[in-house]
Amino acid sequence: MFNIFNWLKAAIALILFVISFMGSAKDRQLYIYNWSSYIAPDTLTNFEKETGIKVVYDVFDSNEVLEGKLMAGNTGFDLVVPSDSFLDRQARVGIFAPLDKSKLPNYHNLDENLLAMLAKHDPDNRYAIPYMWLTTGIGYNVDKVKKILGEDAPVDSWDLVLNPDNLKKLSRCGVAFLDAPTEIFPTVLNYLGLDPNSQNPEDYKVATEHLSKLRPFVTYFHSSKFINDLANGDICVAIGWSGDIMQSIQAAKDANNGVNVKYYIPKEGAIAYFDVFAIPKDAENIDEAYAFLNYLMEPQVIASISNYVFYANAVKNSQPYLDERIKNDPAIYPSAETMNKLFSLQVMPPKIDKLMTRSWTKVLTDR
Ligand code: SPD
Repeated sequence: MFNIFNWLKAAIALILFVISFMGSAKDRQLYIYNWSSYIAPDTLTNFEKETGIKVVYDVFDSNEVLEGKLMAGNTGFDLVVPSDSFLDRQARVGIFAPLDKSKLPNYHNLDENLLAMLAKHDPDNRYAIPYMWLTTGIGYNVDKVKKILGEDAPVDSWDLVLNPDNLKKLSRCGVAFLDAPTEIFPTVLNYLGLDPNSQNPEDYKVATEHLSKLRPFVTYFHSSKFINDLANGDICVAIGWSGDIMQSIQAAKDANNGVNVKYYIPKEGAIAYFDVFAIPKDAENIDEAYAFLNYLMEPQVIASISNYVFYANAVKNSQPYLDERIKNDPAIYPSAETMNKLFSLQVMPPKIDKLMTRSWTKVLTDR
């Protein structure tokens, strides 16, 4: 006979089952470390709703900062977002876990051509899922630059910011450079007609001398502050990343403040990157990391991020979900002619890395 004790036992078992189920659902967490201004406002909440996984999200604005944490180890992050050349050298010292692509049913959505390009830094696409790709170019305030440099202002060339005479004049309305030696040295080398991936210490001496001539006219070196400052008219020119400058353009339009910002990829060529997701080998929430990577490879999800952050993604069938203004903007998806002028960065030997860091500190501290 089913007496009161049996009922009680069954009820307790049911309560314990529900509690343990709630506990395990609550316990699913994922720790992500991504660039600032690099995700749509609803991406994480939508993912949380769909999977029950709680995301803890933190941001950085330079590869150097991310690399410092990765090299120190025990970051506590399950997913991080280095740029391709940084991932390359970090993978060589065993920072990442190889991807198990059988856990990524959406992997086939990635563009094979872009995967092949990325494989130069990540052979066999072993560690990295491409997130966005981008260029480092120039954002400028059309009216202020024309007012100072005239109608002939070289707004198709690095001359605008790397010619000391121009920069001196533009310093009156505010100039920002990325605080990243690995961006600025290759850019200056390329401008001076030298190999942007040079391994010759003499070339870095020449680039450092050139940078020292520019230094007095740079208002600040920072890798994210320029987004708001350009939009508000607080600076008039910035060396920055394509999507970030496009975010300034949008912010100025939204504010309807009369600030007219434009972005261009200089005719002398510019750096192109992939930023990629990878799993540190000491990550703890592996299944959750795969769930998020797979989610990002859904065409609608990644398109909604590109539509918000103004960066080009690597999911081939996301095109139908991209806003017209995104997919038709050559600053985001450059023309074939411009693509030919882009170059990617190679991993430098430690000797050159140290030289770059030392020379950068010298440029920044000598005034
Ligand atoms: N706000 C997002 C910026 C992403 C920039 N990644 C740039 C990598 C180039 N080194």
